[in-house]
Amino acid sequence: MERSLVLVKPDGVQRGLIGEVIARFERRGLRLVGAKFMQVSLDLAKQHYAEHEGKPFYDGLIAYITSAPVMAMVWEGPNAVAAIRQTVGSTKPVESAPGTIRHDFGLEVGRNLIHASDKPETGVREVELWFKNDELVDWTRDVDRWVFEK
Ligand code: D4T
Repeated sequence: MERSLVLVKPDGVQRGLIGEVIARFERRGLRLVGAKFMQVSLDLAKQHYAEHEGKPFYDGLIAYITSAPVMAMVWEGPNAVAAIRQTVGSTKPVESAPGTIRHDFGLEVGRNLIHASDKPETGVREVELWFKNDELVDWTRDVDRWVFEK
């Protein structure tokens, strides 16, 4: 089953949007397999955003993600990465489709509320970076057969 890391970033937490984000993924039919409310260390922030090192927005990005607590989660399902990114919307909120989280709650790329893994391989790497194995729960729901085809 495909998995994605999802972070409700500091602005989403400060604005009381954790429940809203969780509700949207639950409604979509995705299955939660891990969650922790945490302060991101500088070390973790640098590892998570390593691909952006050297870019003009890098320092701001590190300051933003470490500025206050985040809600880190792992969600799974068939095509979970694509489904989650669709629900999240484009990186820039003003380019996000109406109905997406970033459209409905955001205006600026540097306050885009949420992170989601961009590819299935990234999902695997990011889940490993953010969660220990014993923080993830393998489980099934009674409703799974009404949401998942196989
Ligand atoms: P994240 O990783 O936060 O889910 O965002 P995306 O996957 O949608 O977008 P990304 O990796 O291209 O960018 C990571 C992060 O950098 C911020 N950013 C990005 C920024 O502040 N200015 C910019 O010009 C860009 C491209 C926003 C998200």
